Amino acid sequence: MEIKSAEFVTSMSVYQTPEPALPQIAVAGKSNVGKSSLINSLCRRKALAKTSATPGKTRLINLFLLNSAFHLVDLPGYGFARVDKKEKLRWGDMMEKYFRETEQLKLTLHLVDIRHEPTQDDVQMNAFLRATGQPFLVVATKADKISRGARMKQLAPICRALQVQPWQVLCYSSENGDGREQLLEAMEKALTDQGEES
Ligand SMILES: Nc1nc2c(ncn2[C@@H]2O[C@H](COP(=O)(O)OP(=O)(O)O)[C@@H](O)[C@H]2O)c(=O)[nH]1
Ligand SMILES: [Mg+2]
Repeated sequence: MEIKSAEFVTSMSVYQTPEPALPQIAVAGKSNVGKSSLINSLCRRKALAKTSATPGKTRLINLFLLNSAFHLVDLPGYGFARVDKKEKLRWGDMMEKYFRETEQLKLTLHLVDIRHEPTQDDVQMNAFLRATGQPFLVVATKADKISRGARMKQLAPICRALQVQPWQVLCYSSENGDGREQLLEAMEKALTDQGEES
């Protein structure tokens, strides 16, 4: 698959199924893991999705239209240390509503930082995805920060925590485009797969 066009559609604080209800691919992960950067590098655009060096406070679902055919969804990050209980609950409600109501969801990319052992929040997010029965793909971000030779070693704790095999984890770098082709392939497959089979 090639990305021929990409445009920002809307930001939502309360999820509402967009019209038209196109197939969706969601991007989930903790704040600062590289969700917005992945969207930008995937679309080969510098500032389609807002990136930041300081984790944001705004909890919004950002929707992008790709190839006039499907929506890419930048979900609000979790694990931001300075949020209170109320904010956490609001985030949880938002995610539950999103995953419950999005029948068009074909794949969720669960991003984790390749350099770190998954946090308790990462493990919870992954368990939540499994519980919803939604297909997901673990993407190890910032792959440029470690050498290729060290990848397998880095992936071990990630695989253990998220209960996946190393070959099920896609290593990605928004800096140098590593993993971009494989990710586009996985996305295309998810978008074209017909429901139950597979
Ligand atoms: N070296 C490197 N830095 C990255 C990569 N992806 C994101 N970053 C940096 O990590 C920070 C957070 O990225 P961002 O995309 O805003 O994360 P988000 O909060 O998950 O949307 C920014 O400073 C990015 O430049 C990557 O693949 N490689
Ligand atoms: Mg972001």
